[in-house]
Amino acid sequence: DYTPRPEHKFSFGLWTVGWPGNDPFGTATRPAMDAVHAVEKLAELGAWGVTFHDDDLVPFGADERERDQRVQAFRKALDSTGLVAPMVTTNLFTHPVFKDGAFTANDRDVRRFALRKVLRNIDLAAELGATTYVLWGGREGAESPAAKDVRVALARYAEALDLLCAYVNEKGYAIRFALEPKPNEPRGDILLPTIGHALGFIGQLAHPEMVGVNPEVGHEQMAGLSMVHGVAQALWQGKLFHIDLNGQNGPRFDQDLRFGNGDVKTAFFLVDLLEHAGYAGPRHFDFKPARTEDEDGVWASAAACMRNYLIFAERARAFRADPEVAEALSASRVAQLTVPTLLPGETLADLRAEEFDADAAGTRGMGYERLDQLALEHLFGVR
Ligand code: 3MF
Ligand code: MG
Ligand code: MG
Repeated sequence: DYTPRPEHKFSFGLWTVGWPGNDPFGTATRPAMDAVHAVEKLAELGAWGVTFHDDDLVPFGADERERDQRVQAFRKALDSTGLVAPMVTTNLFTHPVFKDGAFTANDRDVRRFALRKVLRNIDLAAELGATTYVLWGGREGAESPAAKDVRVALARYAEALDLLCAYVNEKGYAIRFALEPKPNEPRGDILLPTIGHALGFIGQLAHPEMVGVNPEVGHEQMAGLSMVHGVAQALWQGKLFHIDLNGQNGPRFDQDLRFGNGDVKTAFFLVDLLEHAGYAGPRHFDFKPARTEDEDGVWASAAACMRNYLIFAERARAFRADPEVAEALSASRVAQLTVPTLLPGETLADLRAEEFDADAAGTRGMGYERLDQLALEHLFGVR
């Protein structure tokens, strides 16, 4: 049974199903989607949550009356459908004012405006009960190394995070921040390009415990990296606060394919990792329903994201439960890695005194080809 239900914690951005299909080479192929309609349809499909940028809900520059009306209508839709708003974020990339960045714009007045925009939306996020605030710095970057002093830009980036953490603490909000890495697009080079860069940056902040990451499948693959390894490291460091699931085919522009399209093997092992590791956060889809689709196609692709996740989870369970896989894992000594290299009580002198036949050990096969083939056969559905 691959029917999505609220306990699966599937969530979607308003900007995903609501994307009208405009791209750098073409205009919209679908009409704008009303936020209330999106909430109702997502609930109908079995989603648990909906996320949004400030400007997805209230157009940039709208007056107070319009803002209140739109927020109220959205809140009513959440109440009547039971959908939650677990994550909220800010659009710091669309308006021309952000063309050189937000927190790291060279122009100081732009940086101050960006902070005001985020602070205001954090208040709304807290009111709606969101516990994660994502920051994707899409315009924080440069096309020329002459244009941006990156060391100073990182200091301003950290300053912004420190101010935001202090604000959340002062207000007593139950909100943590999640940085979303991306290597490029729309900037030639974006700051905090990978999960690893973001994790390193977090260590330099005043409140590192309040800041984690929101990795996106396609973004890591654009950098030619393994999303599975990156997410595993974020989990190991207790920093996987949120995740953007979608599909990508190798390093190229950000494809935002529906989850399951693109690199299927990565999707399978990513779900295996999340389920196996007991990740308890949202399963958030950040994808773009292809611009070839009409509204029926939009909902077909949203439903497929969730269905594919559940199929991968079932295939991963079958893989782990297969006695032949257990035997292959043991032949590959996968569990031996959990044994500390130096046991308690042992000393480096013990280790140095040990006899070891490197030539004999060098002939031992690891059995990974058999193991990987078993995984593929479970993924293919033939086992
Ligand atoms: C761009 C993205 C963004 C972020 C979003 C959340 C528009 O490639 O992935 O989506 O996920 O801004 O903060
Ligand atoms: Mg993206
Ligand atoms: Mg994203």
